[in-house]
Amino acid sequence: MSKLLVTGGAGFIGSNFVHYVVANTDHDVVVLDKLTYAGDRETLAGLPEDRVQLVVGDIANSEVVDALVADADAVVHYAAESHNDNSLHDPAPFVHTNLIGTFTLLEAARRSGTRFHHISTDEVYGDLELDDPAKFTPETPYNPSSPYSSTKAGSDLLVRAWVRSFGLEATISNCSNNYGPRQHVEKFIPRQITNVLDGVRPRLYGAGENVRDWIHADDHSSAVLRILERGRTGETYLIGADGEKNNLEVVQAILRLMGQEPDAFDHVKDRAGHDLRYAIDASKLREELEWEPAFTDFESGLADTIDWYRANEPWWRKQKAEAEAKYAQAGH
Ligand code: NAD
Ligand code: TDX
Repeated sequence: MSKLLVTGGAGFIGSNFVHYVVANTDHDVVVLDKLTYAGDRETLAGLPEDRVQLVVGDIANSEVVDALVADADAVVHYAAESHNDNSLHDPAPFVHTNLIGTFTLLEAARRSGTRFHHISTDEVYGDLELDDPAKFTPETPYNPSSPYSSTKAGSDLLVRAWVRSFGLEATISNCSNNYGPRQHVEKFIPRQITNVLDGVRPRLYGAGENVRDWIHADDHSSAVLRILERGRTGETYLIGADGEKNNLEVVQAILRLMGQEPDAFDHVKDRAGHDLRYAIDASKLREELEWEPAFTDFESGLADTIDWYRANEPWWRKQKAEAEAKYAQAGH
């Protein structure tokens, strides 16, 4: 493999992967990104221009996609509309990008025979009860809750069908909640960190009992690279690092690390259809592909993330007012 086409590579996790690939392999990268509200060319700043090229375009536009896919040795498909709250307000872009966009890429890969890796989420499985010891496995039935997760589920099923019907050489990964630098401030952890930096109290949906299974974005990237190199065609790999925490615990960790009182947050209106708990069983990835996460201490990864937002205010300041205006309108 030498040239990777990374869709959505100017977003949070896609850009993390591009940085990871440049630092740890000799692959060259072409990023295809529409630069929506969630994409920022600054996420790719500092990368060598002879190894990383940015093409601004829509993954649902076959005129843009076909030549780029044909020219790549593999496609790593991150581009998506990614935020549940936005999908409750306006599902249309989710159908466009997550479904039509994935379809357009798959058709291009089918024509050129290009290796394809599809990035997805644990949310396709729906949610687990708080007191259920079970975790998601690759055999868990699909049961998505939101317009976001249902369009991601649909995109996974398209990939599976293209493998079975057309022999596409594809793999899928479903990862749990990511944290780390360069995450959009609409998301839970950066929203609360930047609120505290702005002197605003963090906002917890409902009682804060909902559980997410946190993984550092670098560990997501190392897992994707491992699947790309060693994963078996047609297989689904779940990516997670045993990082279950409820939202109250996360807010209180942020407050503690930022020198605030443990009760210095507000409860706000809950999310409609709010999934209770996600939890990943990553044993297939760990055993078959011998992958292990590097970040096993959530609080130290969180402390590094807080430091990054402290040091990079010009990066997140551009996003903050618009994100908070949307939340104010939705009552969150
Ligand atoms: P993000 O919203 O930060 O970035 C998405 C990127 O895709 C942006 O750069 C945006 O400009 C680009 N994009 C959107 N629509 C496009 C289009 N039509 N054409 C080209 N580019 C387009 O998202 P993220 O959090 O980095 O998530 C990336 C992927 O990882 C998504 O597929 C998401 O479902 C998946 N995922 C995310 C998480 C998480 O915790 N954030 C967990 C598991 C899986
Ligand atoms: O202000 C907030 N307060 C709050 O309590 C926000 C923004 C969120 N929350 C809660 C809702 C969730 O239980 O925090 C939890 C995490 O919320 P998000 O960051 O919006 O993530 P989530 O909905 O869990 O989805 C994320 O993980 C799976 C990503 O956004 C998805 O792209 C990924 O697929």
